Amino acid sequence: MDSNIIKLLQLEKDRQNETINLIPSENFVSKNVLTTLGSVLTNKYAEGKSHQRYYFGNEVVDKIEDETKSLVYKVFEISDTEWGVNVQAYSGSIANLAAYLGVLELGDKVLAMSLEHGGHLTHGHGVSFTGKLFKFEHYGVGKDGLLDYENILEQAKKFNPKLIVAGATAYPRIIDFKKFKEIADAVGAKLMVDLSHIAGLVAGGVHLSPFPYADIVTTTTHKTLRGPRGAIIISKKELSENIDKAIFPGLQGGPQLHTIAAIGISLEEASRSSFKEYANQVVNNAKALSKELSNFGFSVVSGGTDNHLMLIDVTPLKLTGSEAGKKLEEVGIIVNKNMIPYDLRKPWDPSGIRIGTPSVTTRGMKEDDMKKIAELIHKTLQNKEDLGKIREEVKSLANNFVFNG
Ligand code: DSN
Repeated sequence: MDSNIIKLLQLEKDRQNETINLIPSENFVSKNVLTTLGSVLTNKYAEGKSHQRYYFGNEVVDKIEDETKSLVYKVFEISDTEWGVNVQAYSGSIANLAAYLGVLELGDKVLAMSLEHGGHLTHGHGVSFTGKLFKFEHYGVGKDGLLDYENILEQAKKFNPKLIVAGATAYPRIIDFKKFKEIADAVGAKLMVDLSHIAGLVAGGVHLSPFPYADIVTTTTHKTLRGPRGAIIISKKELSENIDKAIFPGLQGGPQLHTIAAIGISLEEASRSSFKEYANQVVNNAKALSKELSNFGFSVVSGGTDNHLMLIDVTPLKLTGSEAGKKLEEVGIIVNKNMIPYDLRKPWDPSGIRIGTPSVTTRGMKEDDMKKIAELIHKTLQNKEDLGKIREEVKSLANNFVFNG
């Protein structure tokens, strides 16, 4: 087909195959997820909830949305009498905003993790509308890189928030949702968990579930959960009607039915025992990678990882996060630059890089391959070998693990 965009798609496919992707929020989806995203569902409008639409011709898409929602209950082992599910949010950012708008009045107080210490823009950062519409205060980690629940409790008592948000994009340790619930109860706040990064780990049984403790759980579907780019909001039944209204008509128009169906496909995949093995391997690979990097003298924030990611402080290498990320990109290892706790630098050129194992694990890599990747990172950032030569080694490793869905 004579299309520049189609040609570029092939180039992007080649790039993904020939590089090693360590961005912890990315993954490779199955052929069925990709096919569903490119399906006829993109031709359909269906504003409203299933069975209560503003358009006609919904006999099939209603079944698809119902089935996807029932898979959410199955995968996270929650009851449909206690929880409401919304699978229409276009993204995690919209899901978070809808959750706030559904349970808060404008200007209400919210306590969440700061972006600088591993939170997210939509956890009330000043440049996000979440931070402009509500009064956020932020907690962080201690100098050891760990959440200090006593401190968070003290902060909550002083601030008296209506909602507490737990969840992070750059926290390498288990989050203790039970402790967050105790803090929320102590100040009469609701607890919301942004599960985006670790939803697949919870589905796979390798991270504590938030559902015994939270009032609302939001998650993107394209990270460890290995689905399309979309989001899910799960909320206690008494909250879900307002949250549903915040999504539509509050923030969105027609739902992206191709994405909803693809979320359903990925949840079918996540309900299989092979997904439990995947989630377990993601964590084992991250532990192996962080151990090997520490052995090479890298400064791993908090000393290691319990989940799918780690943060590396690159200042001892006399590099900034941007410089380290660029150098790794030159050899075909793809990471993202990231703030580290107590960073003296700014987000655009911070002191760290963030590394994760969801994508390489989907490609079939195991602990021995993590040793190889650590060595390649060591040779690149600690100037042990010509970058061109390392690039060839990366390509050869990547070519051994081409993902075919
Ligand atoms: N940008 C995502 C991440 O990389 O963690 C969060 O939205």
